[in-house]
Amino acid sequence: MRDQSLRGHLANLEQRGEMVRITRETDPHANVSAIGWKAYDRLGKATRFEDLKGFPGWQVVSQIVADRRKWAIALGIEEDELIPTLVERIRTPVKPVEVESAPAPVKEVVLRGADADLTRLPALWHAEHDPGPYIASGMAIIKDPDTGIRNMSIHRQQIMGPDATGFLICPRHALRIYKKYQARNEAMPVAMVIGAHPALYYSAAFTSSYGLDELEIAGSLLEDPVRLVKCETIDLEVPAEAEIVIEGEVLPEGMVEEGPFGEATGTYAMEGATEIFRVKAITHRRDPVFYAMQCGAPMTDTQSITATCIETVVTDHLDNIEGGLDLLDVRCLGIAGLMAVVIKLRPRVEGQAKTALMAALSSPYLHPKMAIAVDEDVDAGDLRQVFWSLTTRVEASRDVVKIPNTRIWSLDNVSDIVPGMSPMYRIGTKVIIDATRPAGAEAEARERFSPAMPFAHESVALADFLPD
Ligand SMILES: Cc1cc2nc3c(=O)[nH]c(=O)nc-3n(C[C@H](O)[C@H](O)[C@H](O)COP(=O)(O)O)c2cc1C
Ligand SMILES: [Mn+2]
Repeated sequence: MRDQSLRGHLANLEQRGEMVRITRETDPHANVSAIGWKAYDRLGKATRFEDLKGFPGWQVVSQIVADRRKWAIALGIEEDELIPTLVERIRTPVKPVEVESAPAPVKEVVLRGADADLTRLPALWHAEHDPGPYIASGMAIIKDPDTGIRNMSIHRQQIMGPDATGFLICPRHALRIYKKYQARNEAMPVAMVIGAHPALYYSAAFTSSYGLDELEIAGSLLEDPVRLVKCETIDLEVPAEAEIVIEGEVLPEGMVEEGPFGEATGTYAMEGATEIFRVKAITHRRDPVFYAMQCGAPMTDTQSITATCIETVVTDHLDNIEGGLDLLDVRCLGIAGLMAVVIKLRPRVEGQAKTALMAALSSPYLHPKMAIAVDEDVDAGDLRQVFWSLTTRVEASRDVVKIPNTRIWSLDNVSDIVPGMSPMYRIGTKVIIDATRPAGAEAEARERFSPAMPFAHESVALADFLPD
């Protein structure tokens, strides 16, 4: 039986030197977001806040999967095995199992009525122009009312009072299911899970085919069925080892003014109206850890979770292009707000890099609008080398192709909203840039397109020449 908790991952991060503890008093409504963001930006570390003004007994953690090192720790593998391991594991979904409710950690405290008060959670005031505190780490478990099949996705929630939040639903599975409840004029039961093993967050952000319970993807990553317990007030099941569960429902009608909110693009999602979520009960562990999903300006967990999903799915997708490419690496750039991907490959024939780039822009994910191909001698994870390729190996009239009037990710503010539609529907231009060496360049590549490395650089070890 594998550990499926958030706290197991936190202990591993700490043991590997990937986390700092903040023992001085901090304030979720004033400085926790800034401290967490800076601790990762300057030190590359996750943060655990132990003394929270106004929230005795609670802890907050952030930036727990912000890079591949931390994902590898979560899965207990080496960093360079991350994407191949994910690609392999998602191919074998593992169904969750139901366990006894009584001893489940997530049921240690059960709050109903006025005690189920959202303002008692240490939710953060995230970005400068946000209107107030948000719960940004809630994974919504819902069920298709026709089939009973579960669905899990992440939804930001602006706290609107003790028992209500906004609830943004982008046009994907969750919206399709919500519309079914709406058509029956019924509220949609929702269990919001806050704080669980990173495998669950990965699966909640994962775009699967309709009808696949994302908890099976979490099980595949863990190589262990996710253990579930029944909710107290709604007909749904939730991970037994979660930190917090908010049980409630999204109303069939009524909207609330929400936003702006610092989003995964690194800019703001503009203010608008969202559906309304009403609380019925809150259950949590006795000494709860609130996972604050750092969002907004990169680099944050928000970008890293989706980027890791995109890297997996695009790698898997490219495996089927032209019967299989010599694909060496795929990077979705969280630092570019998820809107660019870099593909490293060994083109076997002229034109292959461009085919791969088109495929990378028409995968299950809409986010990337720019795709760049680099050669096998370039480290796709090192933007200095990628940019060097963008000039030395790109002749724009031949290597840059624009594809206008295509569907664009809903949060890309620079692209137009489809006339007459909500901002969830955007249209714009995608770009492919083939920064691999020009075809036929093999014979002359040594001088014309190779990095001019120092003479004898491969045999010279710097350490031999430095003072002891
Ligand atoms: C941190 C984070 C926050 C997200 N917030 C939202 C959100 O507020 N609304 C939304 O519809 N999708 C949001 N998403 C994206 C969905 O979780 C994701 O697209 C998921 O695959 C949708 O699942 P579905 O196709 O089953 O609906 C968020 C993703 C992440 C990683
Ligand atoms: Mn789904």
